[in-house]
Amino acid sequence: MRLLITGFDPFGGQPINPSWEAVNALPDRIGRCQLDKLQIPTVFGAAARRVLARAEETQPDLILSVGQAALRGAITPEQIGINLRRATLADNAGQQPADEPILPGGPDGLFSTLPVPEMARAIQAAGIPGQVSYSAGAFVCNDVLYTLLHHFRGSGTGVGFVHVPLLPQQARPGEASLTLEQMVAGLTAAIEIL
Ligand code: PCA
Repeated sequence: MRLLITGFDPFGGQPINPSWEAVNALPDRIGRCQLDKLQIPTVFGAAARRVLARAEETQPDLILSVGQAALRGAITPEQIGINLRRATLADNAGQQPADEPILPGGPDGLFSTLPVPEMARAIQAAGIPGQVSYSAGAFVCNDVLYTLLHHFRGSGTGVGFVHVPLLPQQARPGEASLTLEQMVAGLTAAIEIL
C-alpha cells in the first residue's frame, strides 16, 4: 500500500517542527506501507492543496498527516476534522482567519477514515504515550484534515491525522515533550496496523 505521509514546516517562531522531524526520520517501509514523505507549509489552504497535488500524481491508498501540538504529552490520532478556521496566531503566510468555514455549506465535521482507536492502542502497546484526540483544533492542521476528508469522502482513500508533542529542545521547563525516538517508535507502531 502506498502511504502519503506529511509533516509541517516550522511555525510560530519555532526553529523546527517535530512533525516533519519525525516523518523524515521514519523508514521508507513500515508493515504493508511504502511511505512517500512530503513537507507541507503551515498555511491555510495551501497546505491541503500541496497534499492534493501530490496525491493526484501518486494515487496513494492512505494519507496520514502529522502536526505539532504544543502542550500535549502523547501522540494523538485525531478522530474528527471540523469545518472551521479560527487562528490565535498567524500562519506562515500571515493569514489569521477568525471564525470562517473551511468549506462554506460543507458538513460541520467529518470523522477520520483511519482506525483511530486502534492506532492509539498500537502506540500505547509500543510503550509510548498515545491517546485518541477529539479535537485537531481550528488552525492549519484541522484545515488539512477536514479538506482531505472532504475531498476523499467515499473514495476508498483512507485519510487521517496524528498530532505529536514538542521535542525536548522546544519545550519550556515543565512543558510536556517526547523524544524523536519516541515519536518515531509511536508513529511506526500506528502505521504498522494500517
Ligand atoms: N501544527 C499546527 C499547524 C502546523 C502544525 O504542525 C496545528 O496544530 O494546527
